Amino acid sequence: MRIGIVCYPTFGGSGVVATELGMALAEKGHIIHFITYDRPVRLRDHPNVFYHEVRVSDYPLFDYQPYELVLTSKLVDVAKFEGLDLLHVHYAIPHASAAWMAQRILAAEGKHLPFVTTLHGTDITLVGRDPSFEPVITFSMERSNAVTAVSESLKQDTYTHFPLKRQVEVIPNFVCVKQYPNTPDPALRKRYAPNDEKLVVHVSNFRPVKRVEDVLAMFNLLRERIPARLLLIGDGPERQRLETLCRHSSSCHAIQFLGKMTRPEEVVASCDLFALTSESESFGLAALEAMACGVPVVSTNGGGLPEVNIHGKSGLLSPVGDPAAMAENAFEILNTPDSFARFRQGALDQAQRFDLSLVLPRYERLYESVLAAENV
Ligand code: GMT
Repeated sequence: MRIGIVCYPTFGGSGVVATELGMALAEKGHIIHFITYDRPVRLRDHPNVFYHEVRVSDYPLFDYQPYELVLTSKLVDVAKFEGLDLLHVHYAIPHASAAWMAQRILAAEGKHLPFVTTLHGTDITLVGRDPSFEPVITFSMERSNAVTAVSESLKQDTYTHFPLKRQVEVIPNFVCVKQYPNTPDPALRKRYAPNDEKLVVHVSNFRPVKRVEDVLAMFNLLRERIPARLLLIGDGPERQRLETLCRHSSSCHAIQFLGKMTRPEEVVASCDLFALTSESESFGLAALEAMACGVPVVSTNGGGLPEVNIHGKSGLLSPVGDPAAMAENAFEILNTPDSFARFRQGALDQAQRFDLSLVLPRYERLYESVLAAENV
């Protein structure tokens, strides 16, 4: 198949999933065209992968650049000249409506381009619910040739927040387990935990929904019971405030902000525990990546997290906004070598359930069914 993929090319999980999916499809012989405003951070060179940049010109009349229109034109152009069979757009806003517009433009020329929309999270649970977006999102979901959601929880949220009549299929996020390191690197451990302290790690884009302040509160409580250090990977709007907060805390010397990393798993695999304190996560890809590294997870139970982090197996769950409960859970996992070994194995086993080899065929089947429906 010749497939066009649209996504946010940044460090966010939806861009990571879209890129890894495209790379895996290319590896299976499909021809993949990424159509994005910047080169996706995880994109690697491959003979079956092509990248088309969406360039929005800076015309002085526009206070707001019409990105969606430029994207639409690019989709039409690539679809026509590369002979795309299908488009797969990740994150509904504004990708699904741009795909619909491109489909209509092509239809006027007698060409058909079906599109699949994958819902990732805040396109439904936060931004999309805003009345200024809702009618467009509902419409473009209804008009998509197929809609997928990355968890059961997100599927239910979609029906709760939108007057949607169509079917939404759950295809979960995935990891290619064999590509993740799953043993600690002694040199890295020495660097970040020089006195063999327990290493706790958090990876996110530091937006308010992640409640990173709760990671700090949880860590301070944990450190009252065992020697530990905290690594914070990623960057975003909350980072500066949190860094300032840390500088005034007694744990300051035990906390390190590492910023954005292209391969965070290299550090995560040397840690003992992954902490995710989000208000809600449709899925929590960062937690799954930690599990693939053999790192147990303490997380909240918001959104789809209980589908990914199985309580008592891959880690432990606690209510949103309860760092004391999370610290208790962290202690339970880290307190004895037996408990840690059990959770570590549980994390590895759980990651296997979301292995690429199981999820990729589901997308391929979906594409085939969409194309077959078009040819009836
Ligand atoms: O919706 C967002 O916040 C952005 C999005 C992203 O691009 O990182 O994250 C969402 O999609 C990820 C990939 O499917 C999920 O793993 C995240 O849980 C989800 N974020 C939220 O639901 C907050």
